[in-house]
Amino acid sequence: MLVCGAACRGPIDSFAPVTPQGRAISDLFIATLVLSALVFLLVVGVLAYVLVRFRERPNDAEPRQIHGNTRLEIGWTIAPVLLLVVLFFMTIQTQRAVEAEAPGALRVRVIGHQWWWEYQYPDLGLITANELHLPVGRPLRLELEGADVIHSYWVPQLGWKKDTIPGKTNDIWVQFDQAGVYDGACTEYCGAQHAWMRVRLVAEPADQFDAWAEQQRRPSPTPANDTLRRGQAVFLQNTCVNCHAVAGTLANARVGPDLSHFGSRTTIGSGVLENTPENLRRWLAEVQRVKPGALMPNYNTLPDDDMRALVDYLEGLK
Ligand code: HEC
Ligand SMILES: [Cu+2]
Repeated sequence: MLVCGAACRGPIDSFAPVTPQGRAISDLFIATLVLSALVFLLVVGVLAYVLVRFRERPNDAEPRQIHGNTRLEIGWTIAPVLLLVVLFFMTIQTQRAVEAEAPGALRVRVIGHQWWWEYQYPDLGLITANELHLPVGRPLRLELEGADVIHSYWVPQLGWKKDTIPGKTNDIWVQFDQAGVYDGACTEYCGAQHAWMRVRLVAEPADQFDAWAEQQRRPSPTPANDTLRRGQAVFLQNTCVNCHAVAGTLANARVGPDLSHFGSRTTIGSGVLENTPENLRRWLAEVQRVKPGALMPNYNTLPDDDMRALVDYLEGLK
């Protein structure tokens, strides 16, 4: 079990895969485990038998001295070789099953950053961060890339774990057969906040996914009242715009997570806080205490009114 703070909602269980690819990997693992267990029991069993059967008894004479036994030696060389051959072909078969390319798969670029995840859907023309929404029942191709250092994308229930490497693309093929929220984490040490680079993956029925995608594709909502307008002005007049994008405004930087629909996410900062107005305020005022080392500065000098308007504005970006 992972300790997962705000990021943890779904079950985290490597033994309960939710994709055909995950099941194939899990089946191979179980088969290998069972075969190894049988070999272990056989070796330990024979050893125990010999220890008891041929133990020294009182008045025993010196036992007969034997050297070598060709037939036995050939036997215990061939048997493991055969076992390895079987495992080899099972592995090849699993590999072919999990790496089979599915035509028409929905592509998602998964980009690891210090210390958050960027998700781009080139077929749908939308970009989001930290929470990956995917449709159930449709073949998916996750294209893993690294923006800075090597990270590793691990959601136990996918069965897969693959590195995100700068300058290289690693594919993960998946197809969900049940809806759910599946959590994971970065599993390649990538710097100070590696531990707070959680993954949250939301697999949802196709119609829900389409509705989500439709909403995410829209420009962020125009501020509808004075507070929200003030919040937007605070956002645009501060250095936020050097790092963040909000679709439909002049902010289009890509250093930090896209905030166009930030209000529709459940966590802040890759799982370090639940997404509530109080927590967002904490994040903005003292991000360096919440997530020390995060590549965003504290905004602890904003006047209170400005801060409140900014929080309302960001939470309203649904
Ligand atoms: C120097 C670049 C930089 C500046 C300036 C900056 N940010 Fe960030 N911001 C980041 C980075 C990088 C992250 C991701 C940090 C992490 O999770 O490790 C982030 C994360 C966030 C998040 C959480 C996003 C999510 O999906 O969890 C919010 C909200 C946010 N910033 C708002 C702001 C606001 C508002 C401002 C201006 C007041 C601002 N940022 C200024 C770089 C910046
Ligand atoms: Cu990491």
